[in-house]
Amino acid sequence: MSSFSPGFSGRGRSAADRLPPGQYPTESFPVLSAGPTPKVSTETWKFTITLENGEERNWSWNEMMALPQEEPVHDIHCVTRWSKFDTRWRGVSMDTLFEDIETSADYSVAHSYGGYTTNLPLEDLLDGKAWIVHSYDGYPLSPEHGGPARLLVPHLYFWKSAKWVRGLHLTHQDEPGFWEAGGYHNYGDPWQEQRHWGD
Ligand SMILES: Nc1nc2c(c(=O)[nH]1)N[C@H]1C(S)=C(S)[C@@H](COP(=O)(O)O)O[C@H]1N2
Ligand SMILES: [Mo]
Repeated sequence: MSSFSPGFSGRGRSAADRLPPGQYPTESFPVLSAGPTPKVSTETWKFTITLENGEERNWSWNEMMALPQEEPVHDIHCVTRWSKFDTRWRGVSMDTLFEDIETSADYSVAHSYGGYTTNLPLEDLLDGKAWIVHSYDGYPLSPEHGGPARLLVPHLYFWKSAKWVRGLHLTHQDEPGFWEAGGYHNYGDPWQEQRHWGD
């Protein structure tokens, strides 16, 4: 199943309509990493959802690849003001991973190999809004861009799309992640220009 939807991804809308305030479009794909690129092999890669009671669900690389794959196409928006239209990914919808999960948590923190974290309300990961992606534009995701797999949450600023993602912790209380604790906005809606705390 493809998550492509003309209305939502913006096909047919003019570039100006698709550009959140304060952003400019770019054709290139800048790399933004707060630290060195961790080396993560698909042999040891594992994705873990940790529930609020400490219970875990785990997927190996092969288990993740055996799940239904989607090809989301979305515009992405970096808080440093570049936006890139129609980025094309391949991966597993968060809805698929949450199919057998029962939780009353309202929040989540994504954790990455290398130590990066970012927080998201759980509802922003569900209902076709987020994926674990492992391919970009038809090729395996490069290590600089988060390979072997990253989170993709295109409706929020791109810092929420954790590269080298290794898991999600579900929580009852919202816990700011790396950039959120460093002054970035807690939610990060590009259309509201939520760049920093107080925006
Ligand atoms: N693990 C991890 N994920 C991360 C980052 C990071 O430093 N480490 N940077 C974030 C920021 S600020 C942005 S804009 C995007 C950049 O993704 P890109 O390098 O593929 O363009 O990744 C986000 N995810
Ligand atoms: Mo960013």
